[in-house]
Amino acid sequence: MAKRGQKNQSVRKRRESRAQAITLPAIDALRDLPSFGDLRLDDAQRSAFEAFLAASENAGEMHLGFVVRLDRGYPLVVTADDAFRAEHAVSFAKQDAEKDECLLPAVGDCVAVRRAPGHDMGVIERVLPRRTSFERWRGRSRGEKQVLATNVDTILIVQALGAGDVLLDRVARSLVLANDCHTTPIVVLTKADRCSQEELERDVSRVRSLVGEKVRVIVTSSAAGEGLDEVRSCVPAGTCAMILGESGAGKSTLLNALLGHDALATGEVRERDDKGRHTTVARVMVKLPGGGTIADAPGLRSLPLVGHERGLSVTFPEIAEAAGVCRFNDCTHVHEPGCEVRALHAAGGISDERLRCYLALAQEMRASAQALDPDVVI
Ligand SMILES: Nc1nc2c(ncn2[C@@H]2O[C@H](COP(=O)(O)OP(=O)(O)OP(=O)(O)O)[C@@H](O)[C@H]2O)c(=O)[nH]1
Ligand SMILES: [Mg+2]
Ligand SMILES: [Zn+2]
Repeated sequence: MAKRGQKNQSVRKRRESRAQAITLPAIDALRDLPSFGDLRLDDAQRSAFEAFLAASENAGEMHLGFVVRLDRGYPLVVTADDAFRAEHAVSFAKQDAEKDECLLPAVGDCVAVRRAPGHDMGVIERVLPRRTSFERWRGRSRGEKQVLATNVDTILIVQALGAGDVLLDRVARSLVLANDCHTTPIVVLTKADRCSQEELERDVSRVRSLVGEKVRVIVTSSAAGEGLDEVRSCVPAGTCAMILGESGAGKSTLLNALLGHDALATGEVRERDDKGRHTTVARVMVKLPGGGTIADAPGLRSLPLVGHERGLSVTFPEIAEAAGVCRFNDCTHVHEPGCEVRALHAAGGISDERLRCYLALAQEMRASAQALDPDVVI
């Protein structure tokens, strides 16, 4: 036992010196960090922590905390009276292998964290139950999911205006992912100052025909200070949102505008294709003055859909309902007779935008399910 303790200690020391070798931002210099009380602790998390404490040998050194930043993989944890960097317990690798699931801490996680005397860094011993978990499949590599943020209530789906047509497919797949993990999607169109009134009306009306009436669409310009109050109203105190969008979409600029100062680094987009340069590299939570918390994140190029059927039917309920009464239960709604989805579309019950996106995403999900499991009969 003593030997294991010694080994863990030396592993911890090594990790601490590695963390110091990488230049991480000094905690004192970080503004806008949410405090422990800004984040919502639910009953399941509280009782899981109590159960963990009851079984722990070092209960006196354990604290409840939230992961509010991940810089190059190093979590920054806030507890009721402290903020510090932390490492994962050595037991994490073992736990994961046994349970066959990845429970490494993500931004937003509520954790049991140990503060051993004489150590600068804390050690995350346990990730407590996640109320929500926003995940995506990593491109290509099969069967591997990346947890982008946890315990978030709202996903702000950011799309830039003024660079050709708004990518409806991108909005639709973001909606599916947000709905699949029980978070509320809100579409935030950025850079409105780059379009003419006519372009703006056209883009907004296409987005609205895609998302339907239940999803809020907010038009913003961080440059002109437009739409900011509306975004703020979607993230009231005590709630937590994550901002999702491609690099260069204006995510960090929007957060800076909401905060009222430049807390986050922003970068130019390439003139040729309006793409960003992956300026944001850390996952960072910021607390809005008088409001809730938002997690900024690096831009994501791809959002592959695999097994998000529930998200698809929550996003397109009228289509899912019609699909349930198509003559063939494997109907692709493209050419089959007795297709209720096409009938509903012809009768004006589904917009062109919604049908087009639904068909493309459903097709992608059929293909990815088959690629993952060739025995699935589609
Ligand atoms: N005209 C205009 N430009 C904007 C606006 N918001 C952001 N930009 C510009 O868009 C570029 C990219 O902005 P960022 O905020 O760094 O984009 P990001 O989404 O955080 O990008 P990553 O961190 O790379 O994922 C910057 O040059 C911003 O100045 C806006 O409202 N209007
Ligand atoms: Mg950014
Ligand atoms: Zn059909």
